[in-house]
Amino acid sequence: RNDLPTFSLEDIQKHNNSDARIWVYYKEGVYDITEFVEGHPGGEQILMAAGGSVEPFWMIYGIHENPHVYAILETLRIGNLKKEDLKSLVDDMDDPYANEPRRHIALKPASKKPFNAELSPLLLCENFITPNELFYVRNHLPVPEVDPDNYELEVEIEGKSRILSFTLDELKKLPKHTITATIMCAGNRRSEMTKVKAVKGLNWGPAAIGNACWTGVKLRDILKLAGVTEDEENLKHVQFEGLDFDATSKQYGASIPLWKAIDNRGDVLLAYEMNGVPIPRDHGFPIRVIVPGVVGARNVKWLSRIYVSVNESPSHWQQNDYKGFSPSVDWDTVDYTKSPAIQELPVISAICNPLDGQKVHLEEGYLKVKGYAWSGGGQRIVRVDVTIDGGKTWHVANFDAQDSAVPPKHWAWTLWSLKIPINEKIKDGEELEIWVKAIDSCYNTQPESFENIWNLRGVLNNAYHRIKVNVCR
Ligand code: MTE
Ligand code: MO
Repeated sequence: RNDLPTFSLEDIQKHNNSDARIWVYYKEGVYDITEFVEGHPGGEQILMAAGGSVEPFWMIYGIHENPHVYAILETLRIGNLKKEDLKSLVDDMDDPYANEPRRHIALKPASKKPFNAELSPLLLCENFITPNELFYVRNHLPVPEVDPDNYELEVEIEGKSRILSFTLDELKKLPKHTITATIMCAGNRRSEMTKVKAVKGLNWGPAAIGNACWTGVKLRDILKLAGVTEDEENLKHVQFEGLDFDATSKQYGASIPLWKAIDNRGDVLLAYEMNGVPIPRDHGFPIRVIVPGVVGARNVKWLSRIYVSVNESPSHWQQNDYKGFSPSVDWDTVDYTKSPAIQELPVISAICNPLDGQKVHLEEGYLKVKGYAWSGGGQRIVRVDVTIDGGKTWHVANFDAQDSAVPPKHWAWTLWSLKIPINEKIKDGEELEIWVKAIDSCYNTQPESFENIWNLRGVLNNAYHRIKVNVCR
């Protein structure tokens, strides 16, 4: 085959009718199928592939399953596709990640395919509202391209035959609600837990979290239109399916308890806006579920279907992931049926400025520390405590930004800061260890260390945040 001539895609495209002869390519081979087409009634369909790849046509007609087709094709081979062209084709067409949105360079990837990235904590804590372009991205699969004009949301209730469906315009005509809510990945701060012992998961720092204004329709309104009432007793869960598929054509999916979806205080939204603009592709365009107070994984993006059911979502991410386990459970002993799926998240906080390992300059003898604190389940942060002497003395931080919403509907994080007086005995270059913990409106607080909350998947990483800095005099 190496003795055959090489053709570029451009060469092949010129041969798209019987006068110029009909050429197609299949993988790296170039074929002249003029005679084949003329001798085969019905062969004219393949003319649509003339000058291009024959492969998608074989997919459509299913003839690729017939090994004779390859044998016949090989007898018609006239050359090979230019190497550079072949490579560009593989990159563009076979790569499910070829059509990803553009991302801001400030988002530092923890993985590229699928795309997962977080911002520097220094920037994260600067604004109560996280700008869309800088909001962490957590994708399990390629980002689907959804045409808003053809978008349809299906709503089905187990045991009822009627399926409701909504276009994007129909959803936008329903009563509109806006909430400010923090979304956090269950793996946020995983890199600290990893230091105790390796875990399986992306190595997130403390910025797999963000706070945004979400606008959309209340899921409760949709459920009511579908005939689900607040005193429903048999159905227990609301399942969501996304439009992102894995290699076996399974969609991303998750579910939440029905009470959270139907309760007016649940505030679950089918959001179409993020901070006043249509939700960006990375964050679920055109519709994503916002389940405030609940782990990021249930906030299904690119929503295509809602199924109200007796059961939880059968998806991998509901059944065999995003669950907590005892520190003594390992990959040989883990039984995913034994732990409930994570829903409401526990209280967490983090120091965003300074960074761990940084050299810090004092301001008139004070060290400035800033960060965020948040709790799941609609609880408010009531206090943030900081220590620089291993817990002998605690300083109470000031709240720089906090929503006025009342628990159990307090969905947004709290930004805090503090100026800690630094004793003159602390010399230039000396190391200081700063710890932070937050307390929520249930008076729940964070565990002291990662040792006793370690789990094999590295989720729920909410121990005291401890960082070391060096003082510059
Ligand atoms: N929804 C779909 N359809 N596909 C996904 O991969 N990831 C989930 C959730 N919803 C995901 C999804 C996880 S684990 C998190 S933490 C959040 O989306 C992340 O949302 P963000 O990328 O908008 O920050
Ligand atoms: Mo996540």
